[in-house]
Amino acid sequence: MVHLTAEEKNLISSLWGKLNVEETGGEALGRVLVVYPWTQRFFDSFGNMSSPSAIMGNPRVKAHGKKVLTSFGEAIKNLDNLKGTFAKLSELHCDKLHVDPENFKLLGNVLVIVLSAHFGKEFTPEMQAAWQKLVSGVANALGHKYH
Ligand code: HEG
Repeated sequence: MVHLTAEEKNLISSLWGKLNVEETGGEALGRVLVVYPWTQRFFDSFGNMSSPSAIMGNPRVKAHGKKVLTSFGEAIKNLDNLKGTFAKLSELHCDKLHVDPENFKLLGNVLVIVLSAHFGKEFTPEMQAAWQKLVSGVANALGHKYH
């Protein structure tokens, strides 16, 4: 379970309120697909992934990135029950999608990098620490139903 202090929860919510879910989500997923190209195999129905710019501009990547980051919004609303919140999605990723749970960590770490690039100095070490706990908690919860 993630243990976030009240201050860390505030840091997470304050940044969350400022970000564009579609833009940030699309950039994070797109970068995962560019940096870790083997992850593209889960999305072979998404069309053109022939170059980094094709991936970053792919509308289906953007739409799916938005979906993934929207799901992080649910995590923020349910910080004290991440496992329950993500139980169904964990089953889906395991049983139907066959996504290796290692990929949840990659996505979370890339999201932190995207936030850092976007917010610059505002993304303080304290902010990073709080977000790192969140993305680890989400990755852990998404992996929880794997068998
Ligand atoms: Mg997953 C579907 C959330 C990482 C591969 N993912 C979904 C859906 C959600 C979601 C909400 C839609 C589920 C539905 O249709 O009911 N994903 C989610 C989160 C994270 C994550 C919160 C965070 C770490 N997903 C992730 C990663 C991969 C992946 C890292 C692969 C590298 N997700 C994946 C695939 C689908 C979903 C292949 C189905 C996409 C489709 O065909 O539309």
